[in-house]
Amino acid sequence: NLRGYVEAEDAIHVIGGMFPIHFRTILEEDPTSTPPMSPLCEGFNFRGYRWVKAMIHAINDINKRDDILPNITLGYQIYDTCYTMSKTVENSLAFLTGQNETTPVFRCSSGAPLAAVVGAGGSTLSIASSRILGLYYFPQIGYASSSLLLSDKYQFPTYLRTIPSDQVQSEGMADLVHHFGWKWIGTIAADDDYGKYGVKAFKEKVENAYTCIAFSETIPKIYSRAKILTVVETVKLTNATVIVVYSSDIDFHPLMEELIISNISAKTWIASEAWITSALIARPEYFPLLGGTIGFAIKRGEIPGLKEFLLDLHPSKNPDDDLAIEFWQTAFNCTWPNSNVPYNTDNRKNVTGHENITDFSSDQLCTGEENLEDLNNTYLDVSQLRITYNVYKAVFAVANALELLRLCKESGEAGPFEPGNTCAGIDDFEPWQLMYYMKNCMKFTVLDEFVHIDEKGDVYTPYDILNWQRNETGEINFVKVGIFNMTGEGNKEFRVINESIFWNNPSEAHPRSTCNDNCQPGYRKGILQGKPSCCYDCIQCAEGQISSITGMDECTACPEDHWSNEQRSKCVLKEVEFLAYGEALGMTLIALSIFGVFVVLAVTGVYIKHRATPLVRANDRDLSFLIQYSLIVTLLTSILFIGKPEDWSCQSRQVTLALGFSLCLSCVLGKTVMLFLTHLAKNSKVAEKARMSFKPIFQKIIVLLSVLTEVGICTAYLILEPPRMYKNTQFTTLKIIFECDEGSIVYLCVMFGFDVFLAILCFLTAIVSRKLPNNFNEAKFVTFGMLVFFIVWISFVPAYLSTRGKFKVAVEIFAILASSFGLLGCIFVPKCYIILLKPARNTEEIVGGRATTNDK
Ligand code: TCR
Repeated sequence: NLRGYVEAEDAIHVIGGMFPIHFRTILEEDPTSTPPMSPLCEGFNFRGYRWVKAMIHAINDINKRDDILPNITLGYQIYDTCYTMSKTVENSLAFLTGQNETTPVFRCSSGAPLAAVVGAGGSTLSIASSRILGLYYFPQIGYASSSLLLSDKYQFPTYLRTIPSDQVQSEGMADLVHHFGWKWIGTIAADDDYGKYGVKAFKEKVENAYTCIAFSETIPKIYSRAKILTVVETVKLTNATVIVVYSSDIDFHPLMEELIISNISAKTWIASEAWITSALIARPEYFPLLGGTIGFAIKRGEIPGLKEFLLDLHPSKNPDDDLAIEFWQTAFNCTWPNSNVPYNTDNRKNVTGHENITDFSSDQLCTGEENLEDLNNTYLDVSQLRITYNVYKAVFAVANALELLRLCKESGEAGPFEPGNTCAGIDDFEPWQLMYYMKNCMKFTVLDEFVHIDEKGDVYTPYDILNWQRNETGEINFVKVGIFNMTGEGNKEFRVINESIFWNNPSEAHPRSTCNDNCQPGYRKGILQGKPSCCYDCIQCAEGQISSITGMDECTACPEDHWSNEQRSKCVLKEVEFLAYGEALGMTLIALSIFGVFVVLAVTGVYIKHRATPLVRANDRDLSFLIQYSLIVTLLTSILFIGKPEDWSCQSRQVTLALGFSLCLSCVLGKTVMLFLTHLAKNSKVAEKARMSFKPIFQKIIVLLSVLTEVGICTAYLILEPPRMYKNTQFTTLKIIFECDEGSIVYLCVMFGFDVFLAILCFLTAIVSRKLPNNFNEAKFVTFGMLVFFIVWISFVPAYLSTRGKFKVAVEIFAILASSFGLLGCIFVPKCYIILLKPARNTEEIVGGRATTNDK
């Protein structure tokens, strides 16, 4: 039942081969109703058949050459794997046993010794066969099995290959994805060691680079429409525009058929090596779906003479060559006369319910006149010799090892084998001895190309990056748009020419693939529970934080005197706040203080004009002038509080205020002390004496001492812990408040505390002597003035503490103005009233009797 290819009659050494000449075995519904037998195969694979031919061609080439294996004829024995595991295992056993013996004899069915096996095509098949062949250290060299598993020399000690491992291809795909900035990718894998491990490697590489996998689907090995439709559904629903397919063309094809029906478009497909140049998939009718596909293809090669060799095929040459007949029948869609070779059958319908299968079998007889050269199918297409070239290389690898083995004995030197460093003879070696050479000496040249198979049995050859484009006649061209090369040491080279790529979407522009759109400026990515990291919410930045470009992970905080704008896309300077001269409040306050100054000046004018009158002269005229002067100072200091605070204005404002008040209050005190003594003198002789000895100069000394004390306090304050300008950003985030940091609160309190102390003294002395009839109740008015002063400053404290920013300053100015006006009003206005309006009362007798004698 093995539909094989045996041509080993006069050969001394036979090389085995396993190729997928058919696509599948025929499934039987109830296989146990008959004795076990090897299943039949169907679905002629032209590409696989070309590989077979390439192997035979390589053997012929070697046989023709004198420089390699002279006088030795190589034969071959080729089995069809039918792309199925069971078949492959069966073949392997047949190789080992010579078909019906249970112990391996390493002979082919004709009895010739078997040197090595080339193949099994797919990875799963190679793995299966290698597990058996490996048991006996039987050399095997693959041409298409690229799964990373096969690099494991513990599991597959005798497996070598002429195709690079998918580790390399996956790395290349990850670089490609990275190169185009795709972040959201779907994967589809064939359900075998190629697809599953290829995708696994791809995912591992790509996920390091912040790319996420949108979905991972597998294509069933045994046709199942239901399973394929779920894959189609996923592809239809996904928003990923880039899909990686790791599958052989044979497995991918049924899915392709369904995808075409469901009219999916605008996806970019990333092809693995196994289908990128496959004629089964690269069909014009698939172009709407697959156009623009980018994929990796192993190095292309030219094999001289292969085309002629392929054309040299005719069923009549060898009536036993069933494959040639089947080829002919399938290629020309006719039936070869007098043969029972079936073709174009498809038994999948019965078992798996495959619907869209048409039976092409034709009743037309083949004439034998059909011309192969007119045939346009992959068998004859030698423009993309990639796997075919690998087959050729694989055969040469075996021949090279045989040659080395032969040379060992010939050269007469010591050999590698135990015992006694012997060589093996080319006529009677064991497979493991050939394996020794295959493993250790795999450096040779094929068709001018240097081939090196490393200790893991791997090769590193460059990949072409191909892109599917349509030419004028509507056929698909594989345009080389880049290369990827990686060496065993991990150095890599990745180059893509973006401009030459055709993209399959309406705008023909480089597609983007992300789960979400990028977050706009002002937003950051927010994790979505249970979703991959590439899918996120866009969350607006918090106040004071910004993101200025699209797609930010995090917002950044604005610098200290900046704040975020409304959109959170920029930091803007914070607004500054202080009580400015220009604004209404500031101007009003200035006007009030200037008004106050004018009032004081007017009073001074009146006093100067009437300086000789008793009322002015009473109780020390100089003190009155000093009080007026100090009131001007306090009124004017309020101006220091307005405007942008600076260090100097912060330092001067409180100090001048305190000095102004201390001057004012000490003068008032000077007066009230006098009144107080007068009051006392009324009641006791001792006090009378004291009052008499209290010279007016003492009043001035009181003033001087008080002011000096205050100056001392102020100096200490200014030197030790002076106030400073301070930008307050704590209070509101939107503004910077320019204010004064008062430095030492203790000094501030001492400074004003001294003023308060003076005020209390004034108040006490005045209130005691308020009943005194002289001086027009000067003591009474001072008492009032002091009360006003206290009320103003006591209410100032809570008002000051509960306001912020510029209003805080305004409150203080109000207090200054109010207390100044209060003193002005209480002390001078009644006197001016008498001076100006009631001059009759401004006489010596009325003004003060004894009290005024001081001035004389
Ligand atoms: N490795 C695949 C099989 C395969 C293949 C191909 C099959 C490759 N390239 C080209 C047909 C045509 C790459 C495997 O299974 O390892």
